[in-house]
Amino acid sequence: MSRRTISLNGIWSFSLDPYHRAVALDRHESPTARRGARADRCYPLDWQRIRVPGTWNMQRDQWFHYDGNAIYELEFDFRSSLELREAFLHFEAVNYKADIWLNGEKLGTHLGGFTPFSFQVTDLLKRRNHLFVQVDNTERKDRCPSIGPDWFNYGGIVRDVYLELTPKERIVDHFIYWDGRQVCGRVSMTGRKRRMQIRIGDLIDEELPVVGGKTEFAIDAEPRPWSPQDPHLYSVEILYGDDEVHDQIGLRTITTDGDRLLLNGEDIRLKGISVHGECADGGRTLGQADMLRIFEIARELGCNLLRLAHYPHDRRMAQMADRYGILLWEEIPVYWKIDWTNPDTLADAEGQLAELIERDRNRASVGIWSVANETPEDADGRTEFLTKLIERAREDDPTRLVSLALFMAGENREFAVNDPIGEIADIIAVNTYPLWYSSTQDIRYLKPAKYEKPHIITEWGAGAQAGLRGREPFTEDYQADVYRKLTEIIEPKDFIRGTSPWILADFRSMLRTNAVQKGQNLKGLVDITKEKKKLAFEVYKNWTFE
Ligand code: GCB
Repeated sequence: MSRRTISLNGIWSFSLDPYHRAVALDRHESPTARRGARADRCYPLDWQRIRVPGTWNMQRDQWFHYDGNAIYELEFDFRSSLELREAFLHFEAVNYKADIWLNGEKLGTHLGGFTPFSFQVTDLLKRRNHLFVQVDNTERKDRCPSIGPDWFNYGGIVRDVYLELTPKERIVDHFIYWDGRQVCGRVSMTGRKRRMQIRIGDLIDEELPVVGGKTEFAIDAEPRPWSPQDPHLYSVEILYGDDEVHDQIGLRTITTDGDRLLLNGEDIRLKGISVHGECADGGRTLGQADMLRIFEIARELGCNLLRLAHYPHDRRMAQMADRYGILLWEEIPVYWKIDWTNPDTLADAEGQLAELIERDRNRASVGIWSVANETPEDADGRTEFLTKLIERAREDDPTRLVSLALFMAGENREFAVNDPIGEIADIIAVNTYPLWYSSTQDIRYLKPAKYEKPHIITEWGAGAQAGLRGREPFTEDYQADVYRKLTEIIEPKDFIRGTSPWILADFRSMLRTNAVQKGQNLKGLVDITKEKKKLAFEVYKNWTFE
């Protein structure tokens, strides 16, 4: 094997640090154990043990409501030889701002709570190492999301941490897709080797030149296309000097034609469901079983689309979706009100988008990049901000559709999606809550937007407390009725090519603190444990949308 990964998951040391004292006291420079924990007695640091990955909120009752600054520390041994190798330290996700030191040296700062980042650490690793991470999940106006989204702000090192050892001359990244005629690819590498080899199943086995650290190719091929009915994957091997990268990829096209949505050139309608990346015990940290449960439910509902709201979920979700044949809508947390005119906020959003695309662009299941959710059309700078994000998504990945969830303007029978950003999106996506919030828009009269594009109703739904029966809002019966009525309205409207009601499972939200909701948004088809199905589950399951 040319590459090796060494997991740094496990039990780390942790302290809340609301006043940023640790760095002020140079605690990032050397391990607490060597210094003696007694030294921290007079300071507001309270070292405890914590599981990584994990969110602090779910690990101690007194940390449940904590939003703010905290510190993590790990001492680890490293015994591999680094001769002819490079070492990288990877974080899959840290919410939200992470400052990282290794052996007293600052590696950098990362913004964004849901996407991966890494540092080259070849020259810093020793036999015994001290890794120090300062994590701050304070909600701020200039971040994405900004203040008060409708989900729980789980803080911490919420996904895996690992070291990766690679050969010195190595493959940096690859992007492989099918354009309907040719299998195209881009591989970039560092090193002086002039040739690389690529194998894609039984389709391609070629030795290709490397020019200026890159190889690009486009080779005629007729693959067995990936689709929900036949999620066929090809194994990919890329060989470059001593380095090898392996992947499993599906080949398919996703395009639009007027108001039609086409997968491999054929019309498709997407019966979907939205879902948060959350589980009852782990919060934002999902295990393999938690993710499998999401797919099990989506498949039982007969869905061919999952909307991964409202931020990038764990990278394994797209790998699983590739295998199960479920298309994905992937989103970044540009949600509600954002500091539209602040260039740093735009840079943060673009950073999150670029990291998501780089992570998942080889996953056939990902059909749509969404750059935002429910943003106020008339806010200063908003349309320019979103235009830049759409352009960036297309620049980084010209093979997928780009969209964003919008509102409708108008009321009664006169309303439509008129948002100017609709003009440059590939799909008109809209959220609407008739029969739930006091909407005066009667969805029976929904007409296509003035832009001729496929529509997806990305949200609708109603809250229900699992087990509560009756006719009133928040009963299972009321929610089931909303599902009956809305599916009946949506089905015959041909311009609606997809829908992903809100939402697969109940989820925690500090915007939902009334006596019924008790800290949870209850619009799930199942409860927060994903075990109790509500009546609407059967209604949606029995609905065909083709
Ligand atoms: C929305 C938001 C979503 C909320 C949902 C609700 O429009 O996009 O994040 O959770 O409504 O339940 O109100």
